[in-house]
Amino acid sequence: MAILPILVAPHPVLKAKAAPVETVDDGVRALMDDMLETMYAAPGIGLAAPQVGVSRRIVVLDVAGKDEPPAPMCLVNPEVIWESEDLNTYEEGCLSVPKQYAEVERPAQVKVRFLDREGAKREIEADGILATCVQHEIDHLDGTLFIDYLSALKRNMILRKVKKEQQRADD
Ligand code: K1U
Ligand code: ZN
Repeated sequence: MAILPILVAPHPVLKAKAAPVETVDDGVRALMDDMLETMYAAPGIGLAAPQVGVSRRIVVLDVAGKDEPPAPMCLVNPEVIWESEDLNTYEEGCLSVPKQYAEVERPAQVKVRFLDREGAKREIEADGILATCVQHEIDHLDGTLFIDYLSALKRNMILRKVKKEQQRADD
């Protein structure tokens, strides 16, 4: 297992539409293991393959609370097949937009179809933070960041702050 470097916005891989996975094989499972290790180390509650430079439709998540046992989830080729009309607002963060947070409104409940680690077709119904997080991660697979839901003014302000912080870290 390995902790992988996380790409920071703006980066072309973060803006690209990721390609579907054809077969869930040992290589895909090894990448998901590395992504889980990377997510826990960050720390984060989700991670999409493009964030580690791999433009494939793979997501890992764990939204278990601090006092709960870990509950890792691996989703290959996830797609939202139903979303509620009612919306939920959550203050989102992103490991590719470090230390920046903003409120985003999304469907409060979603049904998601995906392939599991064995390549079996599965569906989950999600609400609360799981619904928010899985939509945020599927957005990554389509080249969308949470800041894309903000006004151009707020988005550019955040990108300027991220750039400044990265320059300071590189000095
Ligand atoms: O996709 C990512 O960059 C991961 C991101 C997921 C996410 C967070 C909040 C709302 C929607 C999606 C993160 O995990 S940011 C870090 C974070 O939220 C967190 C970190 C440690 C403990 C609890 C939360
Ligand atoms: Zn993110």
